[in-house]
Amino acid sequence: MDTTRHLVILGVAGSDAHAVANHLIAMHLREHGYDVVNLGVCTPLTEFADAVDAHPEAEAVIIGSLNGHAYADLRDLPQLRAAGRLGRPVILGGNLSVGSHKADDVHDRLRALGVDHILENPYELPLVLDLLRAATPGATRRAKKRNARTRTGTRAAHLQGTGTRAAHQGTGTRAAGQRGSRTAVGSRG
Ligand code: B12
Repeated sequence: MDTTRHLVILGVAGSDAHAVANHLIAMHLREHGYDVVNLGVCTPLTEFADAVDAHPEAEAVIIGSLNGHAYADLRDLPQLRAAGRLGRPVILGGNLSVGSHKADDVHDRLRALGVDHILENPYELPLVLDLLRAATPGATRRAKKRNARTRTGTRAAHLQGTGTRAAHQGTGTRAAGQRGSRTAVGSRG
């Protein structure tokens, strides 16, 4: 049986303070054997990019957005990608635009920004991650390498949410109030 643990980066879009689904998704992924670097709510795209830089073995970046402002929060994705950053599949889910009636082109516009996958149901994530890994040569080898390093203790601090979030909060640029809310969220996770 393959017990390799795979790492993903998770968070909620920059203007968005909805925390519940984020926590449930982190728990679900961890139950499925993923190491989750959970950046929590109100995470600007640049912090997702920083997290990919800090965890180059990350297999995907998973972003939730509930407040209807996904497009605005992700609008810098093309520039970041053009600068060679955030080079991992971006998976987006939640309530992606404002209002109960959704315009037909919402998903098209998000895909045009470079969002790779849009999911409604978070329970689809493990399957989609499996498919992405199968399509990415070397992904499992990189994960096994990281697991070997982890067993020797060199990266243990990154594997638990609190430690990782604390590290990211330290490098974050957001206002103290926002950071405070993420810390509170993190401490429950
Ligand atoms: C609780 C809540 C709040 C709380 C959040 C507290 C907290 N710390 O989390 C507070 C009061 C702070 C809040 C604030 C606001 N909220 Co609010 N809030 C809700 C509420 C009632 C529940 C959300 C929730 O936690 N649901 C439980 C989780 C498990 O379910 P879920 O969020 O629906 O997520 C499901 C899917 O969307 C999906 N999913 C979610 N994330 C992801 C991510 C991925 C990757 C995937 C694949 C799937 C996925 O899976 C989940 C399970 O099926 C909803 C209404 C509702 N009944 O849903 C409104 C709601 C989300 N809020 C809304 C709004 C507008 C706001 C405010 C803008 C209100 C305001 N004018 O201030 C602010 C925004 C603040 C901000 N900066 O983001 C709207 C969004 C409307 C839209 N998108 O068109 C909603 C839908 C209410 C409504 N009907 O108008 N909110």
